[in-house]
Amino acid sequence: MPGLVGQRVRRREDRRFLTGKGQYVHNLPFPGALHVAFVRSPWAHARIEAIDAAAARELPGTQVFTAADVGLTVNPVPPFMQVDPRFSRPFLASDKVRFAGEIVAAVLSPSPEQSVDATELVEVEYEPLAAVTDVVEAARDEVLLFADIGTNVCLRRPPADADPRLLADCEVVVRGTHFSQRLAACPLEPRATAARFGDDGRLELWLSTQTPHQDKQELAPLLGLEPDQVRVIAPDVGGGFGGKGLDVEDVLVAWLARATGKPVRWSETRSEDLVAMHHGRGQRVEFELGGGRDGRVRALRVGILQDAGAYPTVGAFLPSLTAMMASGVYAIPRIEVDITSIVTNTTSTGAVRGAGRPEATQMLERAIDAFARECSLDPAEVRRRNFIAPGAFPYTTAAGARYDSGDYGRALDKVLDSAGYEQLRAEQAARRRNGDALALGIGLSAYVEVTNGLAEAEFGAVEITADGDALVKTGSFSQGQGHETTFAQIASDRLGIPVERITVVKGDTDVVARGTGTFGSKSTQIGGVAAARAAEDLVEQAKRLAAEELEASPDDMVLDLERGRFHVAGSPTAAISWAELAARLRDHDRLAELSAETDFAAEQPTFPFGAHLAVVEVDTETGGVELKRMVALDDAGRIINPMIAEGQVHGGLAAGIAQALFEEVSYDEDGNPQNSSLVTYAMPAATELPSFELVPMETPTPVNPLGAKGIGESGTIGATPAVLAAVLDALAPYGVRDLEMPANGERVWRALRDAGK
Ligand code: MCN
Repeated sequence: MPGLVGQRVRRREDRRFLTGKGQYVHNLPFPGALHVAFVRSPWAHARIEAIDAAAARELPGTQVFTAADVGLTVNPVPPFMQVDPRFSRPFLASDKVRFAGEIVAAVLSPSPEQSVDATELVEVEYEPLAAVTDVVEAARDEVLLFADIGTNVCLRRPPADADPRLLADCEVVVRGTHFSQRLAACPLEPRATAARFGDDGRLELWLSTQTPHQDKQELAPLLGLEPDQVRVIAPDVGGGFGGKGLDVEDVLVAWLARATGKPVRWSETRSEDLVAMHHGRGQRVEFELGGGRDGRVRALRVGILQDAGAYPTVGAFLPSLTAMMASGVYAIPRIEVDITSIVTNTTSTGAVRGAGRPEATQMLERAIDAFARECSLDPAEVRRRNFIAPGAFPYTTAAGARYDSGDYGRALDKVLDSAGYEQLRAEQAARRRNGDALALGIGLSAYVEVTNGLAEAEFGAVEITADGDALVKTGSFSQGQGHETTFAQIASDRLGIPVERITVVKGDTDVVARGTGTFGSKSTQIGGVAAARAAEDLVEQAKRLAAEELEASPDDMVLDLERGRFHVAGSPTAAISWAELAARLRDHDRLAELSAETDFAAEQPTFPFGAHLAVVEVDTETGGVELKRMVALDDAGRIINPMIAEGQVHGGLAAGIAQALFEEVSYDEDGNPQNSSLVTYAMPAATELPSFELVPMETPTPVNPLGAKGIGESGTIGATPAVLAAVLDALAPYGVRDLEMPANGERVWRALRDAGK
């Protein structure tokens, strides 16, 4: 209905989710299926001397497959041309394991319990090797993961024209190292896969994924199949946060289904998820930022060491996004970025909410704060002096990104006003004077990020059903973001059909012709636009068909969006509704004419931006940090549904705050994972977080007709640096300048102790 875009329409999918009617892979009935459990390496680095599966095979109905038994000859190569294919991960380890959690054998039996029991009967003899888990150490190439390659460096991208005098004219130069620690995506629904081959040799694969169409394209050649011999179905997905997409386990499940001639399924446990699903971040960044005493930045030099984990995948490439966003919201004349990605004896890294962009903002905002301190300027003032001016868009940064639209100063000022910045600083000064043991810290961040970073295209189609309802088919995917509501709103606006009568169809490669799925917060700006375009095309088509029925000229037809009826302009009495038109066309076997499809190709990415302010209280006796306030402005252009967008920001903030204060995936020196349960991986719940204060602002993008940018990851990107800055601000009077994240508890206590408190 007209005007529905921009409204707080309740999430239509939630009734299903809240009443337990969601359809997840794990809950699908799959009669006669065999259950897979994987034997995973307990060692981070070891040679496999022998595998004895005889005892396991004696259990009734149990089969065990090792590398020698599995005929998957084509390993998935790292997805980027620059990476040597010898770094590929084998489906099953044969001679060597390179991280704790690597698959050594697959056990199949008629029940999941028996499969797990059987894994314990598989005897694997390992000869442990020295392990390396730290990127700096791995860069020394003393312990090699791939002896034949001779180096742990899997990707090098030095600056094209390195200038040793980059910072030569700077009066003030600040230097530092920022470590964006490893995180787990931690979706509430761990991964799950179910595969079944039909008599015609066609594979049906149910996946908990964010990218069903891509998965089909990637999987088919690995199994020696044509893409049209594979159907991927992603039913409801309980969160992905960047972590879900075709992986080694899924390919094995499909291969095992073919080898055994039985349906095969696998559901991951939480512990398995925490060690086997790719992790995010793991980036060590050295920065040098310089400028004048007047607080104007002139040059930035960045050196990135990316931990790719044992087998490089997307994570090895994510520093490119960090490099792309190195200028942030600031007009920095000269920027140099040097990228090195390195393999270590740890789980591979990949995309986790933000994927490469949080690292840029964290590094830059930390550098800007240090620079402000050296220039004796307020952090807000230094930011104002360096923002790209609102009249400068489109703006190409020295890092090579072309920003579409923005007003960074306005965003920051709104946040400062809303938070009461002056009063907060006054309260802080009073506490400091009084020697209060609860130190108040105020942290700022100003950020810009990139969504639809690869400027991809997306498919959309709209069909009218026989009773006049609409189906919106999209190549985008929703693992929780609410597309069933927002895409219906977009279509409703153009069709004049109420949202309750619009069904959004996604995730089945047999039903939706093409698609790219969801990552990089790109769905609305390409999938949403494709749905809008398809709806508009359909309306034009429907006008011609309605004109035939009303014996009028198609050029005179209009669609009354309030009532969902076509009539001749100026003569609303003789009208035909969608339902009547559909019924008549169905009677003549012409219903298919009430459908339209399109692909929308974006010319470039979009660049959402915002500003965050965090207030923390640090207990200087214990090191405990409590986040008291989080004020956030996240501008994603034109908003389709403010309630859903705010929900996205809430989730995003929680994830960003979690990196600053709570979460970290860590390994001990031997490469043993330290966080393989939610007891040790400190994902926060609502009780650890304050009520968020959101400040609205919408600066439309000219890049697409909806004016929309992405919102799914923004909160995460802005929150981490603001919260870390707040903790450092609280500790500033004690001389603490640097803290690694998560900056809480023992780490803060030690920093205070080391500073002599
Ligand atoms: N939206 C809007 N107005 C805009 C932009 C978006 O109303 N201007 C709405 C959208 O229509 C959609 C939601 O906000 O309902 C997010 O849209 P968008 O920013 O286009 O991003 P995607 O749908 O492509 O979501 C992906 C993004 C990513 S990359 C991760 S990771 C992520 C996230 O979103 N994972 C999530 N949000 C998540 N939310 C949930 N619940 N679960 C996840 O796994």
